[in-house]
Amino acid sequence: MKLLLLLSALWVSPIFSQSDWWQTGQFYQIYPRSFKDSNGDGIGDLNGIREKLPHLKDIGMTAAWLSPIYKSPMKDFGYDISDFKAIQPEYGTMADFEALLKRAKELGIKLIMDLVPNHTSDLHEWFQKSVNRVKGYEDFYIWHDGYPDPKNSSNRLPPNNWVSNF
Ligand SMILES: [Ca+2]
Repeated sequence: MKLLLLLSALWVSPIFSQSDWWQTGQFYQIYPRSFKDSNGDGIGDLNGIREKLPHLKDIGMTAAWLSPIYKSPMKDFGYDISDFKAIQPEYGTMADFEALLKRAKELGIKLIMDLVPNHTSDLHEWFQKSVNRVKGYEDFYIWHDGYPDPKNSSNRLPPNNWVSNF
C-alpha cells in the first residue's frame, strides 16, 4: 500500500507533469561528412549545414545533433578525436562553426554536439603523453602488457579476447 501511494505521489509530481524541450523536441542527426558540401571538395562541411538549417526549421526540427566535427585523423570517421578543441579542417574553421551556431540561434534550433569523452585518437596529446609514460598522464588510459604468445615467444597477445566489429 505504501508503495502504491508513493508511486501515485510521484506520478502527479511536477517532475512528471512538466516536459523540457529535449523531452518533446524533434531531433535531426547530421553526419557532417555526407550532409552538404558547400565548397565542391566532395566532403560535407559546416557551411553546408548552415545553408540547410532553414530546411530543418521548415520540417519542424527542434534540434540538430552533429556527429563529431573535432580534429581527427579519421581512422574512425571522426570518433577518433585528436583535439577536442579544434574543428576538423575539411569541415571548416572555428569561425564557420560560430557562424553555424549563430544561424541556429536565429532560427531557434538547438545545436547538439556529439561529445566522445570515453576515448581519444592515438594522436591525442593525452594518449601520446600516457603511452610515453609522461609523469601525471600514466593513468589517463588503461594499460596492460598483454600475455606471452605460447606459439611465438617474441609476440605478446592482447590482454583480453574482446573483438571489435564495425
Ligand atoms: Ca566541403
